[in-house]
Amino acid sequence: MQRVFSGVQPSGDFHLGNYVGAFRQWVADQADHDTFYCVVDLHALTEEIDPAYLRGKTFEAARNLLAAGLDPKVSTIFVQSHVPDHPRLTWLLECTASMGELRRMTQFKAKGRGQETVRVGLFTYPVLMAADILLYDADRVPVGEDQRQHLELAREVAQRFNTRYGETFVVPEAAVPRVGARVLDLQHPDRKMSKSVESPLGTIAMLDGPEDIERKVRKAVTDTDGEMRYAPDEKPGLANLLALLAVATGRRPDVVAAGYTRYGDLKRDVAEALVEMLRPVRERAAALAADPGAVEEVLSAGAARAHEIASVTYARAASAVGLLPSTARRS
Ligand code: AQP
Repeated sequence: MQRVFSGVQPSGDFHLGNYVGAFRQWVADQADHDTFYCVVDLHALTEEIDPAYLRGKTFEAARNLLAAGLDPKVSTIFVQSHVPDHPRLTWLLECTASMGELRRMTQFKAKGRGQETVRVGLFTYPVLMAADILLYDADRVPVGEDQRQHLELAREVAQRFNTRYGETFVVPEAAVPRVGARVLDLQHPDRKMSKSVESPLGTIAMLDGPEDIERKVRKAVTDTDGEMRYAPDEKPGLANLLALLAVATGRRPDVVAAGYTRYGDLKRDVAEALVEMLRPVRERAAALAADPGAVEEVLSAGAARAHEIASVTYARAASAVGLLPSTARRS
């Protein structure tokens, strides 16, 4: 069975982009893959974040992954910092990656721009992400479009390591959805919907109720020519709405466009479809909120299973580079 790995930062509230671009694929992959899903709390430290907020959001993120439809009987669900092999392998990979290739990462350039000081962790973030993936011998990594470049780096680092030290890592493939890989901010369709950029009207939270979803979709920015067609470059706001309705109803965005003449009618149906798509997620979240013990159990079992696999991969990599195995007994 093929192995799947993916992760999400607990840096804010999950939004529609996370659900459409990532979690829906994660849920689907559970049916026929060995799936590992991780709340990547170490990644959240690459930018300013309050410690108590991080702790709370990490737990909430795990709970909301279950609400999104992950099944702990099938998937291994865990918190990145609970598995010590992630930072350990990162060091070996930092000694494999080059400054030049990290400098080319567009997310680093975008996030570092205008900051007085940039954390070293923000620069090396893609190497930690490579370690996350490679530790689990993942064949497939379902992600949104924004992570494609990081995935390419993980592949290059894995290949370089394998060439230098012998076959050690599985070289992973990115799985980016054909539609919905880049959900745009409803107010600023020139940028992706994001949890780290404040845009209350432009961002639909995964757990937003019907009224909020309807209001935000109604106010979504489109264009003034009134022409109904799917043209992501020329008409990004409209294309975003068409893509969302396409994802929610299992059709192609251009086919969706052919069924409408007025933007108002389209917006009404987009809102209705999103409310229905997210309804089971909201219902599961409400049930889980009453049972924090269940989430703790999932994370504890998940960390144990993840560590079992990750520790073997780390030992293989450490041995390949020539680190002397420790014989110290640990209690
Ligand atoms: N707008 C989006 N459209 C489609 N997919 C998206 N993803 C994120 N935003 C969109 C995908 O969601 C997964 C988890 O995201 P993450 O939290 O690990 O990545 P991120 O890029 O940090 O997400 P955010 O929410 O946009 O936060 P910021 O703004 O801080 O970067 C990933 O698979 C991602 O592709």
